[in-house]
Amino acid sequence: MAVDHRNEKSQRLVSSQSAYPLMADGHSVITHVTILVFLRGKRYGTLNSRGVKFSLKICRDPFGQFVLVLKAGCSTGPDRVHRRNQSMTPTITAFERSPDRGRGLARDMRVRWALEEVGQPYHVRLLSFSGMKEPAHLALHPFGQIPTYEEDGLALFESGSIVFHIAQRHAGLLPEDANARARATTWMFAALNTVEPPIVELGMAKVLESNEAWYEQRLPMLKERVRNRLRQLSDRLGNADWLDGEFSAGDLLMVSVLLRLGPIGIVEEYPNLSAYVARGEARPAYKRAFAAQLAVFNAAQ
Ligand code: GTB
Repeated sequence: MAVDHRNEKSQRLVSSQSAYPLMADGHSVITHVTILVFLRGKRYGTLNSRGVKFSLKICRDPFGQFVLVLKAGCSTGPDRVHRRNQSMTPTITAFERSPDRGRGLARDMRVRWALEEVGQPYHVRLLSFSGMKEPAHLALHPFGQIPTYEEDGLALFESGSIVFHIAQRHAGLLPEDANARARATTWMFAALNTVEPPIVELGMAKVLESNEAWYEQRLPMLKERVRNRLRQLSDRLGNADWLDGEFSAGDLLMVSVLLRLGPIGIVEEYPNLSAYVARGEARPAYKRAFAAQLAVFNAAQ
């Protein structure tokens, strides 16, 4: 995406932007601006936004012409240019003191990871268990849980929906090709609707039923249901790095779901899934998200 700096309107905007303070990451915060986006002299779209974060750079395109490069992930058509850049810094909610002791198993982790992948800064509002049941939070989340997501006039709950929203708003988590995008979205649903339920059931049985008489009898059945899904997933993944081409929001959610088995140790029975999870954990965005949630837990000690 390039903005033709020879266009007079664009030029005027560029010089006015220099009056705005640069943030630590080199982005500039602009409260309200209209930019006409040109690609090789052809009008390409209009970016008309409030509170957009982006940076601009003058360079030469492959044809030797000077162009102004907009670094904000808006790389396709006018619609997407418009949609992807309207948000203020979002606020998510997370445990004030996570029961997993900062191991990244609570569901704010997948939202943090998605935000890190797309380079979107965010605020975190920390909540106690009782705070989650207060009317103010129940207005955001009908089930009194974390995570939630708020930005300029929009409030969301459900980690899957939040990750999907982030993936739609920003480049990097869903392919541009419509069919590939639909397949990646399918993997998001598969992670949450098909793979996560037996994993959660196994985990909940450990937490809630381990003192019950039936627990030892039930455990093999619960583990077999998890193994069944992992076997199928392992067969489909084969030797691939990711589930369908490039890393996507489908992988982000699938890795997040598999990580919940960490303490139980079943993933290791499937070496390709183990390597898949390790690839996810090795991503810089994952590491930043993990460090951020661990810092919250440590600060609460
Ligand atoms: N379907 C919802 C989503 O995906 O957003 C589920 C949200 C959810 O379960 N939130 C949990 C919560 O708020 C935290 S993540 N629980 C409080 C309550 O219901 O009152 C689940 C979780 C909690 C703890 C661990 N752990 O300790 O390992 C792992 C996962």
